[in-house]
Amino acid sequence: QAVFRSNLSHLLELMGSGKESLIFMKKRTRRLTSQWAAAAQRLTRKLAGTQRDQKQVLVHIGFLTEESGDVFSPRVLKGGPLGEMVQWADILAALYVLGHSLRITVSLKELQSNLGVPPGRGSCPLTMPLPFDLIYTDYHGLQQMKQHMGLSFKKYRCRIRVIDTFGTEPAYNHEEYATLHGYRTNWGYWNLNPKQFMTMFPHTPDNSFMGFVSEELNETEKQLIKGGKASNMAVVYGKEASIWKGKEKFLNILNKYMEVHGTVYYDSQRPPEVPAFVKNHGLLPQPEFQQLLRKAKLFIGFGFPYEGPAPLEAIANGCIFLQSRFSPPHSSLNHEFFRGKPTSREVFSQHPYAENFIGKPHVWTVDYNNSEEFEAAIKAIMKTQVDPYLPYEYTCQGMLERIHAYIQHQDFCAAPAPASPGSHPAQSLFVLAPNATHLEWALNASSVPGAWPPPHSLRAWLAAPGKACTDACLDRGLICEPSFFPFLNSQEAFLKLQVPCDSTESEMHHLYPALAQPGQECYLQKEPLLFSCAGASTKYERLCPCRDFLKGQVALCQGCL
Ligand code: U2F
Repeated sequence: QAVFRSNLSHLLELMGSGKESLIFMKKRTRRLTSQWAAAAQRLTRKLAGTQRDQKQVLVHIGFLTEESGDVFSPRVLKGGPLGEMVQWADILAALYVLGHSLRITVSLKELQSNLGVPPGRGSCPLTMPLPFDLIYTDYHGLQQMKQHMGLSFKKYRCRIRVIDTFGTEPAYNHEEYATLHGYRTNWGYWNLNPKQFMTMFPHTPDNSFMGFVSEELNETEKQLIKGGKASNMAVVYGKEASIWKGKEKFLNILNKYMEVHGTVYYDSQRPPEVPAFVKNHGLLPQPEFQQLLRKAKLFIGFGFPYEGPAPLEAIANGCIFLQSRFSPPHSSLNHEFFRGKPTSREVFSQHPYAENFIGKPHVWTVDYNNSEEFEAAIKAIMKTQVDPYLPYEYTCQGMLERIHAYIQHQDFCAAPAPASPGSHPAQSLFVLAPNATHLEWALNASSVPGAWPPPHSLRAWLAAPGKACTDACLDRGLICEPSFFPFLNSQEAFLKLQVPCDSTESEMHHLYPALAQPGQECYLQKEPLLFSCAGASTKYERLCPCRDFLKGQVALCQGCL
């Protein structure tokens, strides 16, 4: 039985020491302790009576190992990326607070000793019992485990969860398909269940959304912050000087109206090249950065870094976030940063989550190429009053609740649901909805015992040509749910939607099941690993499984806890 913990001092010991990255993470964990403890108390009440088994968990942070080059640790104090460390610190805290038994490794040697690989041996050729129910790692760690676990890797990989900031789409994950169809990258092709990849933001429901947390304010603090805002104070997003390069035009416009602050790293030999009017505080420790955000009215992004934690922190501290729209969108096809990442996702602004899940008045996304639009936004923002806001899924309670649900319900070691039509007992349980536009689940959840999310929340549509299922569901206020695809992968589903198929074929394709245009050819999915919410082509009308979600907690459906 797992028991919630509120004292994190043992976790801090487990985290080890030495590296700057670990020091940063531990400081964060120490600072957020009371917030985690309060969230644990609230969740204990909410889950009253739920039986939770204590899991043996290994957390192997591959990117911090010397063997993977550990390029992050030396840059912690120099303006390098901190988002990944924020997320790992919060994952460790959440697992620990939920009461699981944790081992943490940041070197190959520690990994080998925890896996029981004899010292000096490259890998263990025999399958050995794995002393962990769950392993959280990243792509670097996955590679290391494959090299050193021998045959056990294949046997136990269903217990692995891969923390993967930007996400891995099914077409890139399936080795044979990726190789044949040009989706092969340095990272993908592991043939895992796509839900085993856990992302920083809810990019695509094909992966599990892991997230991180931001500091929460109580009502008194919120009022104090609102009263103390300087309406003409802006903080620029970007702790590395390169981010500011070429942005003089915008900075000059901004400077006409507001006092411009920055937190750009510098060493005394070579101060950063930012305009003289900028009040640069240097890279700040996290708590001081939060204090700066509390005073500021505007947090402004110039296009990089993509999808980091800072905009959420700014919005939580009562700032308005102004960012540029990307047109055309950035992706692995046209931008160096995303090149080689196992996703075709198109990024329409610097922070799509802020744009789509938060939006106005907290988030303004404008065309920076249009100086008038940019200037008008700044003027309007200065007059706009906002309350500090943090989506529930980025609170400690929200993150604990989500990880609890995953640990409780996600089982990738069980035999996968068959993809092929005719073999799923559930296929006859659909009805066409009364308004004749979509399919609904006809019986209650007990009709597929143990299925998670429970299929009674299923709503299925035929999407317009060129629409991805992610978008088709969002358009209806729902979210695509890939685990429901097998229920739809049949000729009967098309028939019930009143699509008379001229022919039906079953093939490997990440857009199937779908209806091909022109004509009436129905295609079913042959390979369950390729069921994908992401992906679109004007050639196809995709059959899309959607579900509802809890307000502020997109990972969970209404009956999912
Ligand atoms: C993202 O990484 P970054 O580290 O660039 O993300 P940021 O949004 O800048 O924020 C990371 C943390 O840095 C903190 C701030 C955030 O929690 O509180 N911080 C600070 O401590 N002192 C300061 O002066 C300013 C900020 C993303 F997270 C990564 O996944 C990507 O790899 C990277 C590139 O896209 O962007």
